[in-house]
Amino acid sequence: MYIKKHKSWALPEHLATDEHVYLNRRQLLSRIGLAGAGLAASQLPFASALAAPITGFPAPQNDAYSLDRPLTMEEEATTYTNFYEFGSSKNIWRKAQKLVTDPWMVTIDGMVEEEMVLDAADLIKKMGSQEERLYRHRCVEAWAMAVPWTGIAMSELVRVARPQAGAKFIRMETFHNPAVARGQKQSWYPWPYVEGVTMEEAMNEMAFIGTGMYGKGLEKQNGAPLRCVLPWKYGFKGIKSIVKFTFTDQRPVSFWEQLASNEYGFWANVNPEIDHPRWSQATERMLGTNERLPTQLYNGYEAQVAGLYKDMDGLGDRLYR
Ligand SMILES: Nc1nc2c(c(=O)[nH]1)N[C@H]1C(S)=C(S)[C@@H](COP(=O)(O)O)O[C@H]1N2
Ligand SMILES: [Mo]
Repeated sequence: MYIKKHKSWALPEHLATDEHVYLNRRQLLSRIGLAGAGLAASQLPFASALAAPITGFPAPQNDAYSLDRPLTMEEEATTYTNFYEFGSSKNIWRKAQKLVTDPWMVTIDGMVEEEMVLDAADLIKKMGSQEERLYRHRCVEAWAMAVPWTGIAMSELVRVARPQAGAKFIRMETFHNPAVARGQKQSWYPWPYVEGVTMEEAMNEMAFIGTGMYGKGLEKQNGAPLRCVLPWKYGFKGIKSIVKFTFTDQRPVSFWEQLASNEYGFWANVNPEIDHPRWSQATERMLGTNERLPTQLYNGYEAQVAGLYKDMDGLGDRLYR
């Protein structure tokens, strides 16, 4: 008999690492039975995974956001993903193809001048023109990657939303559709996935609304059609496939915080000196090469973001409290 372990929700990086076998595109195709089948490129899963409605790829690179390390291979970043809506393994990219991302309605509500419901592509157009930025990504499980994102500064979302003076936080929510995302049938998780940032964090230059990766629209498994990218925080703050932005004066309680607030706190700023209760955060493992590198304070973005937390008596650096 299959007995669900109590901590089934715990992020299982140790399992995932053993499970993960690097596959190149040809091996992947042969594994799913498509190699040599003479299918047109548009019928291949990678092509069909592109988000439909948002255009403007590739976007010009903004040189202000470049990196000291090589980019992670696209096929690594798109086949090793965390998206619990589709299951708790890293290998969910095929399951995620069921998600319909066009049309994609986004709601902006709460403490705003006027509530809005609009298509993702229209929202992006209102926000302005997209750019490419090279960012580090650091998962709380200690794997890391270097990614060329496409998107627009989150401050442009705030501008479009026109928040009221009293708004202090933005609560962000992912779609909820258990028929498509079978992981959402697992009732011990507090669906839908929720994350939150302070208004000051959202206005910081590093906070980014991602619409693409590697010069193309986001793959579904990476959070199409739009997600949040907060490179100084642990990856779980970077909520995928967002359907709602709510401006509020209440601090949002995130998905992982509801499950285990001692392990996944609200601030979740990357810090090599504060270990996760179950593992060290001193180093990180680069996807693809498995190279071990020292973890950097605020994931290397101290100059840009440390000011956000200067009055917090160190608490802003803490993950667990
Ligand atoms: N909706 C949703 N967003 C999510 C997650 C998730 O399970 N569901 N996982 C988070 C975690 S733990 C990480 S590390 C990043 C991973 O993004 P990637 O899979 O595109 O690399 O997405 C984050 N956003
Ligand atoms: Mo993560």
